Amino acid sequence: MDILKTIFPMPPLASVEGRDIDTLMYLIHGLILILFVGWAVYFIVVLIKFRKTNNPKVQNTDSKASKISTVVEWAVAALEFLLLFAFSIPFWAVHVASKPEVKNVLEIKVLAQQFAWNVHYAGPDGKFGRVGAKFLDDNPLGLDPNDPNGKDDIATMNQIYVPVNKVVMLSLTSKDVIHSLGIPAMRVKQDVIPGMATMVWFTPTQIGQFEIVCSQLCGLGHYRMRGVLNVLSQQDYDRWIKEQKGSND
Ligand SMILES: [Cu+2]
Repeated sequence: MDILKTIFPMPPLASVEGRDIDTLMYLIHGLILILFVGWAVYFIVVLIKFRKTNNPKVQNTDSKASKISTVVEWAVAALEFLLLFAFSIPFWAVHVASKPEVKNVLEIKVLAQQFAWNVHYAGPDGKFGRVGAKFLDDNPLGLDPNDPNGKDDIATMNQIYVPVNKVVMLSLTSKDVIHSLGIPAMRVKQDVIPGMATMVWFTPTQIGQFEIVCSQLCGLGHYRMRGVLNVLSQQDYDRWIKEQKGSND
């Protein structure tokens, strides 16, 4: 697998969960590569072996039956089962189907629109203010001005700030059409659907800035629907939260 990693490098990885995704990617594509080369070789051998000059007359009775093809078929099927049951399904169970059981999860809401990401933080009180579609004219998140929980909420656009080494859970929804939040360095890609909240989570392992892209063609401005994931140290993140206090007033 290391050879594959050298020949076909992945984009830089900066999340805990991404390692398993990369392993799965290399295993699946490794098998596909073997099948591709195998079929190509078989095709060329057959072209030469059964060429017209050697076999002027068509006949279908030939060939000493060989067991090789049967063995190969079963071997490929066994490998595919192995990939599915030993890697894919366990991966799904751990990273996708079950929410992380850590207590200290940082939840951030993301409201997508043509063509930007509105990011909503609970603020110092840790409680998200109520939102409603009728308030969208007043503020981009649709925050209810009468809800005290929303007073200290923080809003950013196209910039997500998170601390390093902490599980970040993004709750995603959309104002208009279907978008898709892609953060390649976190190995995250999740459809964002109007009228429902989808969840995605990751644990950043590196401080730095990482690209966020919309991965679902969502209109004319789709190409510029980009953002930045800013991974900060815990202190820098706490400071940032404090600095933003009251940014909605
Ligand atoms: Cu989009």
